[in-house]
This record gives sequence, C-alpha cells and structure tokens, in this order.
Amino acid sequence: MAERENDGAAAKRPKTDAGELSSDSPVSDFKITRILRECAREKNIFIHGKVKDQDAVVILEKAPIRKDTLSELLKSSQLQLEMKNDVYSTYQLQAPAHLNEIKTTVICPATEKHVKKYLHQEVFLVEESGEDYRTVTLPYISSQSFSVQWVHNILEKKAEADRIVFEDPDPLTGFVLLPDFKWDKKQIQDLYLIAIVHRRDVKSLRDLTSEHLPLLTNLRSKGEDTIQRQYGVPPSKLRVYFHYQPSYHHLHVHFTSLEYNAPGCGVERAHLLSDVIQNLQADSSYYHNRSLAFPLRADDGLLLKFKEAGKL
Ligand code: G7M
Repeated sequence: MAERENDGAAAKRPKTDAGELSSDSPVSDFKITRILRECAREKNIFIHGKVKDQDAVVILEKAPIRKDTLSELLKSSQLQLEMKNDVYSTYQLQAPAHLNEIKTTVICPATEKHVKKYLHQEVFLVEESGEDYRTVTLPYISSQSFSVQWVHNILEKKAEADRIVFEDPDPLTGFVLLPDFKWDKKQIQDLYLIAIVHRRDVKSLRDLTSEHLPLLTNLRSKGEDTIQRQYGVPPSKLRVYFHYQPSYHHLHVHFTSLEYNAPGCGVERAHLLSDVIQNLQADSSYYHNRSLAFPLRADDGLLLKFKEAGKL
C-alpha cells in the first residue's frame, strides 16, 4: 500500500457523520453530578455526570474568535450597551449561533480514571530511574493504563478515518497523522495534530532505542512536510514532542503550533522529538537507563506505588 495524503476526496473513505448536526444529542440528557475543573481564563469547564445510567464527562470550551469571520461577526451581531463613560464603553455582543460555538467533548461511558484525569488535583514530581520503570511503573501501567482501543480504531480505519491527514502504511516506520481531538481545526493558532505509529510494541519513550531511529526520523520529516503543505505552518513554527508519562501507552507524537501553550507542553512532561533522536544517536540505551522526571497527581495510583516503594 502506498502512502496517502487526505486530499478531501471523502468518497474514497468510510462515511462518518462528522460535520452533520447531531439529532441524538448525548448532552441534552446529561445530569450534572459535579464540576471537576473550570478555568475562566481558558474559558472551559469539565463536568462529571450521567447520561441515562452511564457515567460521563463533558468538556465545554469556548472556541477562539476567528480572524476570517471577524467582519461577519461585527456586521451581523447585536450589541447591548453595558456602560458608557467618557471615551469608554462596554457591550455584550450577541453573535449569530454559527459564530458563537462551544467545542464539546463527551466521554461516555467514562471510567473512574477518566473522571480523576480531569479533577483538579495537587501534583508531585517523581523521578523515575530505569530500574524504577521496570519494577514500579511497568507493572502498574500494564495493569491499570487507559484502554488504547481508540488508537487501534484509528489505525484500522474504524474511527476518524476521514480525519486522517497523512498515512505512511509501512508496518515498522509508518504512522497515521490526524488532528488531536483537542483541536477544532478552525484556526491555525492552536494547531494540534498527533502522529500514531503503526507498530504496537512501543509503549512510550522508555521503550525507544536506536533501532527506532528510522521510525522517528521518518515521522519527523513526513509529519513536518505534511503540516507545511496542508496548513502552511513551517517546521520552525512547530513544537514536536512526546509526553512522558503519556496517558495512552501506544507510541504517539504531538505536533502543536509553537504559539499555542498546549496542555502538557511544559518541561516536566514534554520531550522534543529532535532531542530524543539525538539522544538515541549518541546512546542507544539512553531512555532505558536514565532517570526521567514527570508529574503525578495526588490521586494517581502510580504515585502510591512510588511511595510504597520508598521512592518518594
Ligand atoms: O498524554 P498523551 O501523550 O497520551 O496524549 C494523548 C493525546 O491523544 C492527547 O493530546 C489527547 O487529546 C489525544 N486523544 C485522546 N483521545 C481519546 C483521542 C481520540 O479519540 N481521538 C483523537 N484524535 N485524539 C485523541
């Protein structure tokens, strides 16, 4: 099979109902249990509740104001005066519905782990040696980690097939590139794509050795080329990195706009792909042996394991 790039020829791909108005809204039946987290600055709220009898998490986030719809927004909205004083006045602008969207993510049924993931919690930095990984972390993530069914669905074209931007089908060095579900694709400022590798035997950064260099260099060059061509964003405007620890243990790489302060892009969690490549070129066992620091939330079972092992 040859590499392919999504050219918008939707007819060739499985039909999904993306883009259509949802007639069966999972949020109209949603019964709120509690607010897990909210942020006025980021204009989002994370809610735990029930849809029918199932636990669900709903994330609501106001979409950024788009430059390309500014004139329409100013022309077609109604203004309600709040106050006027000298040269200063403030208004409530009532925009037409299609210019006033709220990005909505629904996780249903949600596990306790999903609920915990979004609950605001105190965090602690853990320093994990290669030995700690093998004796503490690996046994824990093997028994506890999030299901990667959604990843397999993408690789097998059972979900999000029409969102794939690029695919290299090679079983060893290939990957699928598609928008992360945090990105609504409406504006480039918060561009966010993920590249998911076809190989299923690499859980995270920890498993990488120089054997994986062809995969990593292929992923970097084809991922960057595709993003430059499809979105006009050059490599110098991209932050390309792994999370350690990731939430999902199937190797994937984050491609975000450098201007976007993406959640999890701080030094305690993100590892630049270019650094990873250079470290592996210098030492094939780099990520097997060295200590890696990462944040864990107070209620994370892995934190408890580190405490029990006397590592914290
Ligand atoms: O922390 P970690 O490196 O495991 O990040 C996983 C990334 O996958 C996050 O940026 C999520 O927003 C993204 N993601 C998670 N899920 C469940 C999905 C999904 O179903 N589809 C897509 N496109 N991205 C997802």
